Amino acid sequence: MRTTRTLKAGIVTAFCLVAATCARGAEPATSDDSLVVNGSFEELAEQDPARPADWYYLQQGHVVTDSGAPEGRRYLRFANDVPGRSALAQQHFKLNGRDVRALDVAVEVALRGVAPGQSLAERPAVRLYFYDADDAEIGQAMLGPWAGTQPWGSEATRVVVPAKTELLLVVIGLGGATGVADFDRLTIVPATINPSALPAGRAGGRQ
Ligand SMILES: [Ca+2]
Repeated sequence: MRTTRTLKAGIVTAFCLVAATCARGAEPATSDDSLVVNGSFEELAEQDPARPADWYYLQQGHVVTDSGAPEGRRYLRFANDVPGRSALAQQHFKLNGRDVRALDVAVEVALRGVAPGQSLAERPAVRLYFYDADDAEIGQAMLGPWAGTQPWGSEATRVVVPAKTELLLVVIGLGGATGVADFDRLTIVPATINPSALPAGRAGGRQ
């Protein structure tokens, strides 16, 4: 998948360069339990106040300051009018699939005039990509996708973590769609479940 290869390259170039950020992964900004850093987009990048801190490869996105934000006073907005064009931000962190068998993913999202891009798959979502110790992608999961127009609302799902996972890449954005999508209060929390309840051999997915 073209997009995946691009994201993978992003990991290879960024993973070691942002070791300090990786270390901060244990100290999330918005939730005591969430693995995501700055998932409420309240912290801004020092070099550019339109960019959220701790998010990378930002394309067609900017932080909006608005008292109507679901949490705090800021959120992340993606706007795109070219079908198929990347509009995203990503973050990655270490995740041991032997210790964490499932994740609870939640986000607040609002949409305005969102239409699929070059295919129905090109729609806004929270996409998760799981990688093993060899940096090989071993699974994907998604919260969404969405389309149309809707006010702020809560979305949530539980996804299974492949056992060999060592790294999780999180990508949010329009996914190639056109329109405007706003994200806030993104949390990814290790789920407390009975491992025997997991579907056998499942690599992750929507539920
Ligand atoms: Ca916020």
